Amino acid sequence: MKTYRNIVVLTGAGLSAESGLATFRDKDGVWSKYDYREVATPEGFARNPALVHEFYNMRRRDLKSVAPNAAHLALARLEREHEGSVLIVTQNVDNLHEAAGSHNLIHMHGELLKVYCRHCRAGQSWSEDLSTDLACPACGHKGGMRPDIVWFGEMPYQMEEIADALADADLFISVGTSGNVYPAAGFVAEARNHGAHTVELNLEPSEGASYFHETIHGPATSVVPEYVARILKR
Ligand code: BJW
Repeated sequence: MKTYRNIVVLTGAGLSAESGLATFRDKDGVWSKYDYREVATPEGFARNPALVHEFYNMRRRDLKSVAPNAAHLALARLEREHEGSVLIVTQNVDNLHEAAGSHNLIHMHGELLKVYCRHCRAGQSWSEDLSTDLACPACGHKGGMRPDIVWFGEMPYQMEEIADALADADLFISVGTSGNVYPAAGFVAEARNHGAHTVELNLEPSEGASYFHETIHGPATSVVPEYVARILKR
């Protein structure tokens, strides 16, 4: 049986669904209630910053009542017990991977618990509400504080590190993502082109399901711990 050295795990909203955080594109998902052009684009923020703050303030408050689930914990266990490297690249802006104990982690779409100033770019941790009249603690400008979230049309974070990790990966696992949003949706092809074995763990087949060597469908809290146990047994 093949053993793996370098593992890259891409995670999406489906991983946190069983912790109580809504996904985006499922029925009753975030985009069924909000227009992404209004709340998740730089143009939407320029038009109506108060609405965008209200949206992210609500999402930030939601984090106070959720905890990592068995799938987050299994991925943290994989990082602790696997003899090679494990990198989690998450599209999620929640803090549940950290809360579960994962360390080697890239938040490619930003973090709800971070903000930065559009004027001076100073960033900081932030757990309370943002408002349009808040002054930046670093430069004093009012009205420039925004959530540290990658909106549509903005460049996701740490793309070079991700590309290097995908090139070195011999196992690529995608968990709880619909495969609708690029560049993350293209990672499976990138990893596969570099020779990685590719696995999808998702409730249902994603947009890119046919790109994977292996697909296992079911709730993340079942399929992720089972798959992690399989890898660690090898
Ligand atoms: C379960 C489950 C359970 C449920 N167990 N599973 C073509 C090529 C390249 C780019 C583009 C392109 N066309 C358009 C673009 C640009 C755009 C894009 O991709 N648009 C598409 C909609 C077409 N992309 C961008 O603008 C990105 N930037 C960019 O491309 O920069 C230029 C660039 C060029 C070249 C290289 C590099 C860069 C930025 C994208 C930013 C995304 N931001 C958001 C919102 C902000 C965060 C927030 O507010 O929270 O990020 S959008 C939203 O979607 C959020 C998510 O991270 C992201 C992905 O969603 P995810 O995680 O897949 O969630 P869902 O809901 O879609 O799916 C959940 C899945 O879980 C489902 O399959 C369920 O079945 C499953 N599930 N319960 C297991 N219990």
